[in-house]
Amino acid sequence: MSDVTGRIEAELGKPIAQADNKELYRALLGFTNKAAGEKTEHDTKKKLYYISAEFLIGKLLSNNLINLGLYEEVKEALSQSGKNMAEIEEIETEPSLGNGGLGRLAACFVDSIATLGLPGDGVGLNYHFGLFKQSFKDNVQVETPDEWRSGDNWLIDTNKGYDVVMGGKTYHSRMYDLRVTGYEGVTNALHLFDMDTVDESIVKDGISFDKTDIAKNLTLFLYPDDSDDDGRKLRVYQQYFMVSNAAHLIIDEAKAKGSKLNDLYDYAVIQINDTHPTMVIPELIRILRDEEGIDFDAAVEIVSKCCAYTNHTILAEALEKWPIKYLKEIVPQLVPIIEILDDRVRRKYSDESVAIIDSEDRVHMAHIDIHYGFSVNGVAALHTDILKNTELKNFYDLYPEKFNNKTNGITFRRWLLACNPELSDFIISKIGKDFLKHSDKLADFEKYLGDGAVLDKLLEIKAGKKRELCEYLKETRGIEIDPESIFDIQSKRLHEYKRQQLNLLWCIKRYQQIKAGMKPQRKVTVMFASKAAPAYIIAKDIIHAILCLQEIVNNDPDVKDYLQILMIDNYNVTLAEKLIPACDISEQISLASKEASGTGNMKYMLNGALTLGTEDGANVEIHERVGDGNIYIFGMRSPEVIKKYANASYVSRDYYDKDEILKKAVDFLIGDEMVKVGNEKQLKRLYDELLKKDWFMTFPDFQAYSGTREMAYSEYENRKGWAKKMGINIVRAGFFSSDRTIEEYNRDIWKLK
Ligand code: 26Q
Repeated sequence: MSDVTGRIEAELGKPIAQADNKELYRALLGFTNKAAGEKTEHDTKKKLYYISAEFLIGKLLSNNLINLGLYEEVKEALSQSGKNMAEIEEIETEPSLGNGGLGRLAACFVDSIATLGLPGDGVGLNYHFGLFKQSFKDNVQVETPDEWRSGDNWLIDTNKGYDVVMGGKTYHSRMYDLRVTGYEGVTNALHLFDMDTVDESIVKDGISFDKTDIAKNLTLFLYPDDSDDDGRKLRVYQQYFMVSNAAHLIIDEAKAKGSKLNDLYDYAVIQINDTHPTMVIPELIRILRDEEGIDFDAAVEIVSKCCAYTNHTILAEALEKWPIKYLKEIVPQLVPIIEILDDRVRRKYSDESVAIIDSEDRVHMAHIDIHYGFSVNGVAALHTDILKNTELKNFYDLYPEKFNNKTNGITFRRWLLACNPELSDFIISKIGKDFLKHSDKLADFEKYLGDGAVLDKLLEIKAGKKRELCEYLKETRGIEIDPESIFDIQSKRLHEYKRQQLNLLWCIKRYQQIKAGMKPQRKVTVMFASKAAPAYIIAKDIIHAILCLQEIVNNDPDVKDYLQILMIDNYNVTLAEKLIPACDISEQISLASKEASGTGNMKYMLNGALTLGTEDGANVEIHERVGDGNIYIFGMRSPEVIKKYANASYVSRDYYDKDEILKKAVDFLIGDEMVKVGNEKQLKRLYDELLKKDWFMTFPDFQAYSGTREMAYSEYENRKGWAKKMGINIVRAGFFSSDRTIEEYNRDIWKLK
């Protein structure tokens, strides 16, 4: 009996052959957590704390086993007793503790930090329900709670906790840990704070609940709907609870290692993931002053040397500004501190735009981070340039030395090795497995791209992943798709700036052309996968329109051989792992300047999809690396867009009036066919939004988008040529490993070892 079999059976208390899959899952969980625990390291002086309101980690079983180097052995041990690893993996519920890019980035980062053997833990919240589950009924999104913790799960109760005072009441926290396994690296921790009094039974009717009962609701949901006052206040409660716990943990750990706290920055560096954890700055200042007897000026200086801030967006509505009256109600202990911080800024700089508290008594969270942190970074080169030159120009003028770029990345373990073993095995067979830890080595594969057999193999692997996706969609959703068709996929949160509506207009246009007898050479399956925020009305209207079009197109015998439209429900990490390896064309079509980086673009590229995209976010850097012939770039560039906003010169109707094809597609939204299967009010609202506003400028890019998309489809027919393009995308994806990103964070900001 192998050692692994013995250890699993010790967890089970019986032979593997006699256990059912649920018992095996529980046993593997225990076994894996213990194996991970053997790789924890404690003894470095300085440590990173990555504080984030979101960690979109995805399923952990296979990921942890791969990282620990145990996956193959475990699979073998199971199969010897007639058990199937894939079936056991299905039992795990995904922890969806994030919305999208920012949360998934945090998950990739903790993986890379542990892989590089760096001392760094994540700190966040233990949401009882992750991002809502999405289903569709009557062509409308329905939200239900995501009960990820109901079965066995990976959380380890540490029995540690702190008192946190909010709204004049004292609450006690409890810290749960998830082990973060590095690939051939160390095991770090993700500390998730919770409160024992949280009560899941208060959730009524979908995802609604009493937003005022903090003891019962604090960590109930990720990202409570903040379209009303109570929702916004709950978010402030969550944020303060998260950072107050983090601050106490950081101070405890520093003291345990001998810090006198006037040297805290030698023991702790804090990365603030967007503005959500910003209150850690005044909270640490408060603790150092009130609980540790350090004077205010010194406390400010110490804390400023610990904290670094990452900006993930330039969309105005996402830049947090909390009314000071919320803070007075919830965290009155921080208000005098924030007022002093504001006062100091005002004494130094007369420019009102850099103040912390504005004339409407709102606290600009990002401004606290920039004045009182030592580093400000954007997440892709273009994004950082826009921060420096436009969005945060007034700050860049004050502190040029603080600004730096860290182009995002993704972990190759989850996004290649685990989700596409066929492709990774093939690459490994040629160049070995070094590239999984040293991503620049992926370039060694490029010399094989002249070999016809290698190109055929890339096509064969892609075809296999497409067939796998077909089976998966058939099994889980009863959907049938044609594996010979082109898989054109847009998977990401639904947001107007990401422009799913542009893709939709193209789908309508193609439908109309097919109906008019213009039959394309090959069928295209257009897949959308996106959740819309529950209170985001237009986003839901866009989903509605896609679902209506899906119903029309998929039931029309004239078009079924040429076009299929699918809005796949409940996009999450697990679904992404199936969609991405199967994709031919990756839609990255945000309005230039609006997508800070994007990380899905990198995952698709690594798996051999070609990008159809605008010159935005990290697409710019993908374009630079693969060259014009291996990517499909279209549309306005960011300076033009920024100019259009600045002089308010854009009128969508002008484009509509001038372009007969566009006009016909837009009119279709409110035509008889759509109204018959949909809701006229919703469809009309979307139509009006486009015609009267179109804030994210879909119309000016429509022609270029259509032309470029169709060019990509025609180039797809040269299969060998396409395989070469796929290969170039794969081998040049090395730069987009999150290991590279984390090495840069460590080199320039954290300086851990
Ligand atoms: C703000 C105010 C009040 C309530 C909530 C929020 C809020 C919540 C979530 C603001 C932003 C987010 C999430 C942002 C996000 O996911 N941004 C994405 O970050 C990725 C990682 O850097 C980038 O690749 C994407 O381009 C960016 O959109």
